[in-house]
Amino acid sequence: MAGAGISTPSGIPDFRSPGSGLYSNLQQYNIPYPEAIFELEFFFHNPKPFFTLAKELYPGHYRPNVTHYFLRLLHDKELLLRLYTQNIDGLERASGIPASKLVEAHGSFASATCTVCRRSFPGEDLWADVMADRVPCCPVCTGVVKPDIVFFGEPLPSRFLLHLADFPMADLLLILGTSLEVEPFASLSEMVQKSVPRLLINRDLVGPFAWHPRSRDVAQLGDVVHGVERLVDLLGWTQEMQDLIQRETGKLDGQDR
Ligand code: CNA
Repeated sequence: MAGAGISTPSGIPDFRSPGSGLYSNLQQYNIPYPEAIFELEFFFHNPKPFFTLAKELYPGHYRPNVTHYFLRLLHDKELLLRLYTQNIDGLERASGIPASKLVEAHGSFASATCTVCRRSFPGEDLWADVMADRVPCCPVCTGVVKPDIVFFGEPLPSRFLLHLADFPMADLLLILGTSLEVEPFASLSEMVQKSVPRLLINRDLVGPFAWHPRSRDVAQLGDVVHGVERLVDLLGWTQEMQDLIQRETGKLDGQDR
């Protein structure tokens, strides 16, 4: 399970931190309060702040960090049953983890839907408009096309239901960079069997690790990259990680050219 804390080392600030790059960027649009950016009512009133954020988070702007590549390495080693993420920055995909292994619980910019006729579009179709600060409109009915990011009150993607099969099968649960405050995602942490160890790597002790820990819980508190590097070291995977990161960074450098 992953959250915003795995992407802060990539330079993506927490949406909620006052004075962060993203929010200072949004202030010019005079949003009444930060959460309004993910509220449908406000979106229909003024979609521009959301698209400013979309422009920032569209694939290509930020790069995966050690944490994403550690998860990719777990996948390469066929140890990753599934990665449940709350993040909408697409960095799990960018690290090379296939979509079939991901549950992007709060959606992604990979696809979009017309808010009027409900036609679906690939995320790339919106790219030119978003980059040019234009609100994308449906070519068929002219309705506003909204990337498939889950707004407050909207249902989670149907893939989220995979948790019903995945969590009882897991034999280790890693929880990385999340405050475990947003439901229903947070409660997934309780869905592994009681005998299954849960490892939290996060700055603070959160959720059930704070209020009713299980006997096999382990918390590695502090910076997520530091915690992941320590785990990788204990596993004896440091060289493999370095090779993977070098290979993947080379690919991304190639795409930038
Ligand atoms: P959150 O509530 O902001 O919690 C983040 C957690 O990560 C906190 O406990 C922090 O202490 C911890 N943290 C932050 N940076 C580090 C670090 N470098 N090392 C260790 N720990 C760190 O974020 P959640 O994901 O739990 O909240 C869910 C919201 C936030 C979801 O709806 C997300 O879509 C939304 N969000 C997403 C992104 C993104 O896509 N990158 C960015 C910001 C917010």
